[in-house]
Amino acid sequence: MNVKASPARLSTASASFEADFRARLHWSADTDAAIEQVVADILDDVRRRGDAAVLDYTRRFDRLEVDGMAALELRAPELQAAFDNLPAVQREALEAAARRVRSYHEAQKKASGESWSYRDADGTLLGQKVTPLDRVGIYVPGGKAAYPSSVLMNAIPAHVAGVGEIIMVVPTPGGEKNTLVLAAAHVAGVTRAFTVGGAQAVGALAYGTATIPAVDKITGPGNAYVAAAKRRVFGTVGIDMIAGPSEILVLADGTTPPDWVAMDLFSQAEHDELAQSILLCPDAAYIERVQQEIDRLLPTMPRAAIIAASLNGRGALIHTKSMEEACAISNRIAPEHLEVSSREPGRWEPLLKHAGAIFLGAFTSESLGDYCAGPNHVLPTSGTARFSSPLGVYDFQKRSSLIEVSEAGAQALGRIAVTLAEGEGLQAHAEAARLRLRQEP
Ligand code: HSO
Ligand code: ZN
Repeated sequence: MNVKASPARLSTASASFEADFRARLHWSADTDAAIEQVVADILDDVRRRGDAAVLDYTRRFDRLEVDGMAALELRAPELQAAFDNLPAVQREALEAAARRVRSYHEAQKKASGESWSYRDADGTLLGQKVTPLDRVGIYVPGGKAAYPSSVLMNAIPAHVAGVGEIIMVVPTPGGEKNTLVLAAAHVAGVTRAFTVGGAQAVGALAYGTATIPAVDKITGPGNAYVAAAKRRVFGTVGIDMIAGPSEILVLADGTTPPDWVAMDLFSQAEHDELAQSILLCPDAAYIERVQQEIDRLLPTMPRAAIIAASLNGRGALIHTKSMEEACAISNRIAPEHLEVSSREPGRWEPLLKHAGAIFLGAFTSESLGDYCAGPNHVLPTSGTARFSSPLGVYDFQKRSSLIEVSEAGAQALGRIAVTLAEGEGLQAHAEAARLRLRQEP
């Protein structure tokens, strides 16, 4: 295939750097009014007609001629059989990945997901009680972005959090089922699954139908219709995030073999024409060598056309004055994945604040994190790592405050509350506190 990938060449020493940076690196997905309208109508219809609407849309969009909802349910034995029929290497790989993802999320739960409390000297108890969500829905895309690894990354933290029921929805256009997706659902502890997708699946999970139970939160990636539907049902249910195209930023000091770096840039570019791959490096000769490796390796890639479109449209190789400056620019971009491809990753890591996941050292390819290192691969994109975090156990838990005031505590707190309540003109608040004050004889 005769494709060329020429990521933009930027230099922080150039007078036009700021303008180039903004033109090239700032991006946000537009919401499309036509899609919004279609999605609003579908959600409305699913809310009113339930299963009948879900069946109609599934027949229309996925060309599934089924006679009832029962035909759209994937039962546990079918998930189990999908797993059992896989070649042993695939079964073992799925299980090994699941084990590592589970251990990581168990550690996460231990570190930040447990209830806690303390007592004041007067015996008053204050704390926080952590409880899992009762029921969650996991959306798994069909078509070109059907990733079994994403089933693990969504379902395992939910399972570790203690969620009672995990319901997966996955479109199967033309009735074609992805065996690895079903097998991953089995490995990850999915409790029920339906072959429905699109806005109708999101609506069914949010509002519930006679067959599909209403959930408390919906997670998982999807196309523009699914994203619009998740935005709309937010408030009725929780959602995880609205994921944009994948991103990788490699911060290189010039010591990693340049073909490794070129391939890491490809690894996210191959997801999507709109994916973004960026290299930041203070060594101009090294950037040249990475470009040579891009030229050499691209024709060997089955997804060369997608990689080229992504690198030509949104990719960049940026020459910086120093590693310190490269770190500062990385913080401005706040990438989904950040590789510190350096002999001294520990020297640069303290300078890095905003990234979904930070991969330290030349051996830590981002792709290991996508599948099996352990941390979650559902990460904030489009600069949202400035204010949000990877999908985790905490997304499937919520917190309740606990307060138990002792009789002695009611005296001290009561006096403060009475004063503040009267200041707000709320007499019942003041009286409720005053009634519990000990009457001094
Ligand atoms: N890199 C993607 C996740 C993924 N990669 C799944 C391969 N399969 C998330 O940004
Ligand atoms: Zn990936």
